[in-house]
Amino acid sequence: MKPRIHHRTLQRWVAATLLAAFAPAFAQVVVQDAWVRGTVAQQRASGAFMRITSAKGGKLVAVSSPVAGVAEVHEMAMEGNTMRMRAIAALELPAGKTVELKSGGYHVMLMDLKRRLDGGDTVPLTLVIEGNDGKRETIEVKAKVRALGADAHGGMKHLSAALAPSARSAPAWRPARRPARTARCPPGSRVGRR
Ligand SMILES: [Cu+2]
Repeated sequence: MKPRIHHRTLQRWVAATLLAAFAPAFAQVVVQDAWVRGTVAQQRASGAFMRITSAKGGKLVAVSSPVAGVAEVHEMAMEGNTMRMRAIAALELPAGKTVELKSGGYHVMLMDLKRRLDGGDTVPLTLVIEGNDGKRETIEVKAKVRALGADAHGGMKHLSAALAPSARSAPAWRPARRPARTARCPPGSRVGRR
C-alpha cells in the first residue's frame, strides 16, 4: 500500500509542477488581431496594433521586428491642446484585462522601415513581456498588413484620427507642422523623415 500512495503523491506533485511550469507559457499572455498599417514607397514609419491580455498581469517592455530598425511602444497624450505621441518605457497589462493598442491610443511604432509594407503581407513582431514576478517572456506575433489609406506622413495618420473630427479636413498635416511633432519625439527615435 505504501508504495502506491507514494506513487500517487508523486504523480500529483509532477502534475502540479508541470502545470506551474507550462501553463503560463500557453495562456499567460494572449495577443489577438495584430495588424500593421501598410506603407507606400519611401515611407519610413508605421504603426502596429493589437489586443494583449495577460492572465497574471505584467507589462510590455520591448518590441522588435525584422522590418524595422527601431520599434517603440508609444502612447498618445495631450500636451496643451495638442495630441502628441511619445515613447513609453513599459505598457502596463493589468491581470485579466485586455489592453488595446489602436489608432489614436497606445501603439507600436515601427521606424526605420527596411521595406514597403504591402497589404496582405505578414510582419513578424517580437514582444517582450515582463511578469509581475520579474520574469520575461518573449512572444512571437504575426501581424497582417492592412493597406488602409496609407499616406506619406510616416504612418502617423492615426494621429489625425485622435483629433477632433473637424481636424480631419483641416490641414493638420501640412509639412510645416511635421518637424514640430518630430522634434517632440524622444532622442534616439526617428519618426518620419528628416
Ligand atoms: Cu507613434
